[in-house]
Amino acid sequence: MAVPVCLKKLTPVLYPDEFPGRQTDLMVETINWSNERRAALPCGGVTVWLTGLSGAGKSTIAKLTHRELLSRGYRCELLDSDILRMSLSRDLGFSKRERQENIRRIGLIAELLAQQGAIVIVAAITPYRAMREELRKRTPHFIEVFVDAPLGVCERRDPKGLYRKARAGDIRQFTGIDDPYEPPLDPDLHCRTARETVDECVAKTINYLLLTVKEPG
Ligand code: ADX
Repeated sequence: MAVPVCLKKLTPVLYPDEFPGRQTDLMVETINWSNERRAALPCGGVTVWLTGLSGAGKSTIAKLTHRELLSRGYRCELLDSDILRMSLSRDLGFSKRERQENIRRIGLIAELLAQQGAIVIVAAITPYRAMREELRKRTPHFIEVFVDAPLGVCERRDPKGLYRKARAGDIRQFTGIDDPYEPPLDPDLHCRTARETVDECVAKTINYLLLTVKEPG
């Protein structure tokens, strides 16, 4: 069904801390649903799951999307696996079993938050297709976003210096180097961060989300 849209300029959004002083000019679509259609939409209860290689841009897109949704009054939570691995999953490493356990824990929290009507944004490599299919089955309103950049690009970016360490053999089981990443075959959204800007990826994610939820208030 074609959705009538009009473009609306938003107030500039600040980048997360690692980009001090930078601002975005997001263009976000406002959707002219009928009142009946809008009333039928949930306020939240949506999980947006960003999957992709380390360095592909998941955390950056997740942070900006989270910040933008909060500023628009949505109840929104950010679950970034990099951060959760310092608390919730600090006992876990990167074997297949441990990654599965990490994703199971994050998935459970996302499910609980979404049940309370929150929009949940998750950033985690989630390298195995079966893991993501399991999440899709369990989670109502699950949106899979493939944050896609070629391995060579992620390696050149290497924001944490981990690819270099993995190539030198100082880190084992590093995704994309000596551990698998199974790219989504049919993601709900595909952000190609080597070709699209961060703003484009964030706007795309928000636009897609706004098709699924009604405005707050
Ligand atoms: S997942 O496979 O369980 O989904 P997760 O997203 O939590 O991975 O963690 C990935 C982050 O941990 C990377 O962004 C990177 O900073 C760090 N990391 C450390 N060791 C590894 C490794 N062996 N493989 C992938 N990421 C690693």
